[in-house]
Amino acid sequence: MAEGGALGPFDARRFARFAGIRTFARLPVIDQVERADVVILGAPFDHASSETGARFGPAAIREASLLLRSYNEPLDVEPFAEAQVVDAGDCAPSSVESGRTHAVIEEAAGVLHGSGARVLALGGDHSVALPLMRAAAARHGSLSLFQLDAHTDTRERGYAGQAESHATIMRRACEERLIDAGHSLQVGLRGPLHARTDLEADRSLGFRTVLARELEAIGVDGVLEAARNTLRSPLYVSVDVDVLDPSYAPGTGTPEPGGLTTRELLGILRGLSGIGLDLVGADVVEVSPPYDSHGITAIAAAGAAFDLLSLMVVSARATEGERGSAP
Ligand SMILES: [Mn+2]
Repeated sequence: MAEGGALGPFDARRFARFAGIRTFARLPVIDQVERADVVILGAPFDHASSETGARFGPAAIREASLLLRSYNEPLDVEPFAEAQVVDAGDCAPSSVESGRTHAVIEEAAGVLHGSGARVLALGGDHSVALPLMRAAAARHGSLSLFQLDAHTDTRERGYAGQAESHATIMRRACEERLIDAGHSLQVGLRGPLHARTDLEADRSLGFRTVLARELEAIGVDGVLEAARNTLRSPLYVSVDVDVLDPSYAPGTGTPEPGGLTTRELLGILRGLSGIGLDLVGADVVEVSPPYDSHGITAIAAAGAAFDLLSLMVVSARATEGERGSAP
């Protein structure tokens, strides 16, 4: 935690919420503080997707985040007062080439993890999760993954034969042992598949799954029970906004009908606080503003990001507690 109190966002009661530079939730930028507990990092890249537009996601989520307030009531935490949370801006997308951009993202996230911060990234297509998990695993070791997504993202190759497409990254993460699939959970899967064997191939990697139609029967509590039985620390949470039904998140490249409500998604994320895991990294990806209507998707993404950073602050508090009075 920051000593002498955290540098927080502008107070909306003194400085109107629509004014100022667009950092996430009007937080300070990273250069304004000596150290940070939680860092927001933009990853505006979408060339590993079959659709473009997610490159504009970080800016849209930041714009929607201006409406956030400081107290997270369901989690009973004031994240911006209890910890130093900052916005580090965007990783520079080097080109249209995935490999170089992924290297830039991995390096940026690696520096932040190396400083002891927890990293919450805003995408970008889902491929950005791969370099983000590489950086998190380099610091923390093999990760337990909680993936909220309409799609498994465990295909062998992307549409153009890409190894690191937004549809293949979770298979790559298994191959590179960034994640421990046996302690990983995918929730919200649905939609037509390329082949009858696709889900079986996904589960054969070790993932536990809760399909969207199964969620209908077991509800948020059932998902949290599966999370409690499957996930471990250190935890990485990846939220592909297409986990939401298109009525709640139309602004995404590969929408699938029959998805979660925003209330279900937030209920699941907040419920993680009761499990007590160490959340070291997270992302909210696939927000594509050109397909969005009235910013609905960006608002949902900003809300999910606020709950994720609040969970990170709760994790930071618990870790500090374990360390006791050690310097
Ligand atoms: Mn995905």
